[in-house]
Amino acid sequence: MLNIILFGPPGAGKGTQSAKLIEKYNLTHLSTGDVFRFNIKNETDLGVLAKSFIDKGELVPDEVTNDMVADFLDQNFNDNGFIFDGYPRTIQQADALAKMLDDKNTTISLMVALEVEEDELVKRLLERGKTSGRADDQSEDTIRNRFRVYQEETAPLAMHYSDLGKYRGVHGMGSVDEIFVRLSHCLDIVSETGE
Ligand code: B4P
Repeated sequence: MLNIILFGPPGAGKGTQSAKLIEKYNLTHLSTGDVFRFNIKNETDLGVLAKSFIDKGELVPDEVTNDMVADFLDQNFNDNGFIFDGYPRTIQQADALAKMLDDKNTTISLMVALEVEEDELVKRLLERGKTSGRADDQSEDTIRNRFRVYQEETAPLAMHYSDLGKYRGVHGMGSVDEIFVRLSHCLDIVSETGE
């Protein structure tokens, strides 16, 4: 099984690259952001709760997010593997994911991190905000808050997976196709050697 965490700050291109990677490697895509947005659109209880955090650029609480992921894995488990896009985002989520996968006799293969300069991220998110209708992409203040939350709560995960020998950084600037080639190289190595 190939279980990949696609990591990086808001706007790094996780969703964009996940769409291409799942096709090439026949993996299942789990974007916690997409699942929250689906629930927001359908005005479920989970959606109403998630919206109150997402619109401010805050993280949805760990317990809510972990329960949602556990349900998803139960319903979509398969032998090929997963791209985890935007999850885990805290150490607590990483520990919960490790346990969920361990219970299914599998583990994370690799975290690949898209490295992009902050000015480029702001530019991409404000551009997306013009058409996405996403409240969290509309103002530079909210976007900057997302970066602050990322630095405080999410960035430490890089060290967590690095300590496990499961971390690769990838230059995330350039065209979508150029970045896809770099990511594919990392996935090819881990799928061929298990390293
Ligand atoms: P997410 O949905 O995960 O989204 P994201 O970080 O905004 O973006 P991503 O990195 O996927 O960028 P994309 O490809 O779209 O999170 C949204 C919110 O949900 C979070 O802030 C949080 O509140 C909540 N949430 C989600 N998961 C959570 C969790 N685990 N725990 C708690 N809360 C959680 O790319 C961005 C833009 O750049 C696009 O417009 C794209 O077209 C463009 N782009 C991509 N690649 C490009 C390139 N190479 N060059 C130029 N533009 C590019």
